[in-house]
Amino acid sequence: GKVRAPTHIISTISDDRGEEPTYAGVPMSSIVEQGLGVGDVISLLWFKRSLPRYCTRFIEICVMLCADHGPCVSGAHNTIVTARAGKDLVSSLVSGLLTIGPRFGGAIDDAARYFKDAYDRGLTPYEFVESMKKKGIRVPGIGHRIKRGDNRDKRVELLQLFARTNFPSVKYMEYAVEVETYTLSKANNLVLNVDGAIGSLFLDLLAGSSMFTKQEIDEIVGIGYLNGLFVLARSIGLIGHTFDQKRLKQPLYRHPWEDVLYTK
Ligand code: Q5B
Repeated sequence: GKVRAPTHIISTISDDRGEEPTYAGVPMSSIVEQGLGVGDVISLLWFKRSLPRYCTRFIEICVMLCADHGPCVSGAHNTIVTARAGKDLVSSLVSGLLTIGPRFGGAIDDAARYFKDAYDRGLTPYEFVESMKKKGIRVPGIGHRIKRGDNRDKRVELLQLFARTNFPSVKYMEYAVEVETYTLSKANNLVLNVDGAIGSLFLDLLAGSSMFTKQEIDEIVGIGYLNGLFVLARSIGLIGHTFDQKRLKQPLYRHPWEDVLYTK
């Protein structure tokens, strides 16, 4: 009989061998003919399935709302400095992307993990927040440098409004809001931030859409897919900042001495 040579790579999300490429088995022509969008492509390539329209729209809203947040945030700052050092697009982009992590933009997966664990275990917001404090861990998805209880993040409000209108259930988001109510009683900067809103709402999307088994949800949260949304989205803005600096022919950046505390 035929003997199959052992393969070095296993791939399950796309195939370019036929007449046209497929994403999770769906041909390109069908994606275009059906008028599908980036949210559908993300569903196929990340989750290996077609998701309902409200889910793909939610994914697209996350990407649009996280595309940029001005030149002063860590990622944009790094990209601007790198572009001004004369580096190319990819170098400028990745220098910005490399700042995404537990403090900046990359708290979505941990927010989903901790909110899910606390909600599923039936912890009250008080028990959850205080147990995190005892362990010396900041609550991921809570806190912001410029947003406050009296100056909420519009992006969070827009995501919440969309989910309340379109999702079958928003139980994880409501829990995150209860956590925020408690943290705001401690300090005015401890708002539910964009990472926390996306983390908790994605839990609701996974649990409420009937498109994922419990085991699949645990795997998605365990592996950590959700920071990918911020990385993908913010790449749009970081590329924009690179072009902006090049267009403006900005010179090499040097930080002013006056803004450094030189001390022994
Ligand atoms: N405290 C975000 O801190 C920030 C606490 C907390 C308990 C918390 C901080 C934090 C968790 C990670 C997170 C995503 C570093 C943020 C984003 C995208 C962005 C960015 C943009 C965009 C801000 C003051 C006091 C201290 C702290 C306590 C602070 N956070 N306690 N749980 N989570 N959050 N990141 O202002 O007693 O004085 O020692 O790590 O979710 O990245 O626009 O900028 O789109 O680009 O530096 O929106 O919250 O505050 O460090 O001076 O802390 O609050 O322990 O207490 P800050 P600190 P104490 S969204």
